[in-house]
Amino acid sequence: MTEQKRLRIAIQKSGRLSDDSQALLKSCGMKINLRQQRLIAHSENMPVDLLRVRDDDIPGLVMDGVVDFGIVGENVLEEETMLRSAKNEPTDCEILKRLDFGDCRFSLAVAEEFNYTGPQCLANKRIATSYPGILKRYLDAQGVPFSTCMLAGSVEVATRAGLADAICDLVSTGATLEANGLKEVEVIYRSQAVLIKSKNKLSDEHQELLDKLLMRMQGTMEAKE
Ligand code: PRT
Ligand code: ZN
Repeated sequence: MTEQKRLRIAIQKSGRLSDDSQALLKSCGMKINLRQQRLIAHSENMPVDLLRVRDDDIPGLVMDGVVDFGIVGENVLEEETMLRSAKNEPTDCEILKRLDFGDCRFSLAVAEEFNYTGPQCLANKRIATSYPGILKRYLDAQGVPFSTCMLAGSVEVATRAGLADAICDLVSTGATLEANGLKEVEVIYRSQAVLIKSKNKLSDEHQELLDKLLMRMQGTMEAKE
């Protein structure tokens, strides 16, 4: 392939990080026309293209060098890194900046009536989750054997539906757990949105643009504090 003339940034197309990711880029002075439901949106005033995808695809696109940057939850990055490491696939990626949105915790939760006394009481239980790698790393470190029930969504209904004994899911306010008769018993990982960079070599011109964007991002974040 010939050398890229434009930088590529992958952001979540629609979901919890989309609005904040777009707002962050716009606050850096980037004009983007996002009106059409297109996969790629071109910036009108900078040599930048936005690739709008599922958040789960973002770390892989960066690690494979298909895009230069991505904005994604650290939980998704961590899970993909573990998955790829296990398959000996490339995991090259650098966290350039921790962003001030997308904060959440990844927590174990059990039914209100469950007599939880510590991770050991989950031994040989089935736990529903969307991020089995992060969960396994935590419970392995605690020496707790368990089995998983992988669910990409609706994790919070798994216990009531009889699919699992406990769940491990992302929590921000705790309202979803409460609405489903669950209590949070262990926080096993804390996450926020991060700006990540591939190992692609940047031209001097692109490096200059990146430095400018990072400086502006810092300014935006400080102004909000
Ligand atoms: O379609 P796509 O695959 O792109 O999106 P997605 O559905 O996989 O992800 P999305 O948009 O729900 O979340 C994107 C990222 O936002 C996550 O990977 C996290 O990094 C971050 N984030 C921050 C959250 C939450 N807060 C959050 N509360 N992601 C999900 N939730 C869910 C949680 O799974 C549960 O269903 O919100 C519910 C709990 O919220 P509370 O406020 O009731 O506790
Ligand atoms: Zn997703």
